[in-house]
Amino acid sequence: MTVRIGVIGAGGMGREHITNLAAIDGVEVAVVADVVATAALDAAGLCNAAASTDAFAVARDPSLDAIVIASPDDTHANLTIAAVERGAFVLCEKPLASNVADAERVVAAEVAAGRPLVQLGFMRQYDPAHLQVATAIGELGAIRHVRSAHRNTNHQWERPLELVFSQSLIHDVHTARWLMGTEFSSVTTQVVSGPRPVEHVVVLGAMADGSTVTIEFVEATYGYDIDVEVTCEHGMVTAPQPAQPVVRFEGAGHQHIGDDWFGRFTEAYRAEAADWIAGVRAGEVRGPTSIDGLAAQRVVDAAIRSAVSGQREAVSPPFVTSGRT
Ligand code: ISE
Repeated sequence: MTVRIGVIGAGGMGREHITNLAAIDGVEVAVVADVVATAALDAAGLCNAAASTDAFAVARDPSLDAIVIASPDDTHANLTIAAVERGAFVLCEKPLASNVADAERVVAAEVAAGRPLVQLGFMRQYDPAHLQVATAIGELGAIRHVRSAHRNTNHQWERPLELVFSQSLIHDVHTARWLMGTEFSSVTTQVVSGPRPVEHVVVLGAMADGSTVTIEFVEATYGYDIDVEVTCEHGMVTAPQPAQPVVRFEGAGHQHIGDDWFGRFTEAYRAEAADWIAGVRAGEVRGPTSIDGLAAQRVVDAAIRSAVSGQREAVSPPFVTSGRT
């Protein structure tokens, strides 16, 4: 059976999903929506899809089996709800919503639909380097500490703290929850401003099982560079960097570091698309869920409160409703 997809959002992330999905056998990207008609037309041209400027009509279109939501963050919750209410599968880019209350509405809509339908775009869970870490720690006893360093390259953006958290650090929050299998109980945030409102952020997280997390975010000029390391009872694991040739030239050896997440996580995005489609075919959600989206949103919310209060802030306990946690 051909899986018919609607993609909402024709920016960089939407186009990445279109390219990856259209390359999968038995997948038809049937329509691409964007408020900007020329952007919708241009992205639709990547896969001979129809173009639309009506995102909600696409989300509610009964001829589509599944919807990708890659539109601006503050549209994610309502578009996901529109698709879920008619029983469609959704791959929603992170964040699930722009605040905790909206993320809760999405989870409630999915619970009302009677089965899991929403996958969140926490693609690091599909990254070969992160997966190697997840495998290696299995041999090393209990996890004591996760350190995640996120060096980003949004040079031109003067992003406020809320966006740095909801667009960037939310990945590191999910990585920690996923690798550690436990929840954040409290967070303490320190923010340093400089030429930009947010130059450097450090979050110290205390986990429910007594282990700890540090997340560091910095606007880097040299490239998009992600590190993760896990210290366990009997050893420590560091994620390898993506394989790159070493070029020796003019008296030095060079290894390329790209300047965005599309290059760094190419394989992860492809694997995510393939696994999502396999899940849609099997009638299940296999990757990060809406509950993961909500849990991460709650950590982000507490971390922002901590940046403002200067105090350690508690993270609300995991969401529980009708048997789903
Ligand atoms: C960006 O919006 C993303 O989606 C990337 O995955 C993230 O790593 C980056 O920091 C964000 O700015």
